[in-house]
Amino acid sequence: MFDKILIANRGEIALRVVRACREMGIHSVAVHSTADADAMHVRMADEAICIGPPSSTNSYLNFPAIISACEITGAQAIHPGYGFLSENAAFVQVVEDHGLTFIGPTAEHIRIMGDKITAKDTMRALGVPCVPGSEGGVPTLQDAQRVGEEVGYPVIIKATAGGGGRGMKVAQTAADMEKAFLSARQEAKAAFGNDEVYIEKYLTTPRHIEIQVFGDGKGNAVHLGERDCSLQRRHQKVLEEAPGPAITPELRARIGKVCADAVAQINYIGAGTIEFLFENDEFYFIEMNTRLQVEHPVTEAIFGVDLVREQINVAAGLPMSFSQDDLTINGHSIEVRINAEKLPHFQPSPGTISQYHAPGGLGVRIDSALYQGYRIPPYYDSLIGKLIVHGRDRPEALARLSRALGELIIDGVDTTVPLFDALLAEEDIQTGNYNIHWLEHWLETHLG
Ligand code: MV4
Repeated sequence: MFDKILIANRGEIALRVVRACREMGIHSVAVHSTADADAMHVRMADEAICIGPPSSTNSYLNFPAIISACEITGAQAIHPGYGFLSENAAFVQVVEDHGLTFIGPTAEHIRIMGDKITAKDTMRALGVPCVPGSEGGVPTLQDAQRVGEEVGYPVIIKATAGGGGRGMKVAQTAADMEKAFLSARQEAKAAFGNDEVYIEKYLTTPRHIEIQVFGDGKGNAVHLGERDCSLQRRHQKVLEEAPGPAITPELRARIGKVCADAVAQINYIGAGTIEFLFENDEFYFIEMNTRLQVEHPVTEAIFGVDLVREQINVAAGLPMSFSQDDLTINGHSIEVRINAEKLPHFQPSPGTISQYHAPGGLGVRIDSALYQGYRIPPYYDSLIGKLIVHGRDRPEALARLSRALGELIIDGVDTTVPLFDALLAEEDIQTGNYNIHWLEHWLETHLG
């Protein structure tokens, strides 16, 4: 096992990793920009080291500064958290070239899943059901029109270098194809320096269901069920829950086994998430994320496992602490993301936290790096905390969420908290009756 782990991240996820390290008897090293000198992850880690100026490019994304910080502190491994360097194959290569361990998948697996066409080809070959569409890339408008006729309109054109919703265009009919295809290619070129696109049948009202997988890198892998992450605004998740309200035990067992078998076959190591669109009781693979996700706590809550501890274990060459048969679902969990943003338009709202009180009690977890007097810098993502509740069933989790939101005090900046009080009053939220378009539609009709 490692003696010391460096955490190449900030905010609540850096703190999350510090906590796992502390419980495992592993020393933790925080890195921080000059703007984060007073951050909670810096205070809570055993050691801290400044790696650059406020801009992420020059600090949290600065390879030489992070590698040097390992050498100076004697850290043997790097946990990347999510975002920043967590899915950067070139960084993983540099980490390994310096004799350090990256706590996450191999550079090769990150590369495969980072290219959305390669990811889909790989998953299809491993037996994972995919959205019908083009075989690989679509180089010309003529090819695009042929695929459109074959799969039938509407279709969606996606950038292979994209993901997470960037660089997508829908063609409702054949008449839309030329404009949609050319603009998708142009946007992909501008955003990613790669204009390769692929085409899929456009699913009109799916849910976003993602399966948590975990591998030991030696051909063993498990699944930890699904999360329903359909409630999104501009491709940013707002509320996530597990289990998914629309997923039966039979559906879960079937897609879970497909996913666990797929990642076992490629000797996948660590945590991964296989994203699906779910419509008419069918799963359609769209992307795989090769990192720990923001919403991992809802899975931890219902399975009673510590996913960061497991990531560290397998990175050190140790086995996972559970097998598939050990993993049973207990109750229901819901997470809401608390962003320092001003409603109704979600503009960033950095500033000083004048008052902070975290809710508590049975089934309530707060993952946040906030404290009273903290100054939220304007340079980074606006996520300032996650409220995660756990109940014996979905109604209990909803009641607990409502109760915990009532106890929460965050003053000094605007936050997304009022949104959740309003959402909890909605019958569709109470019954779990929503899809990927529900929230955008609700925001239009309720907040304007
Ligand atoms: C789709 C789709 C409909 N049909 N693919 C958006 C993010 C990226 N991960 C995939 N996305 C979509 N892909 C097909 N074939 C609709 C979306 C989509 C979406 C997906 C998940 C959650 C929210 C979404 C909001 C708009 C569009």
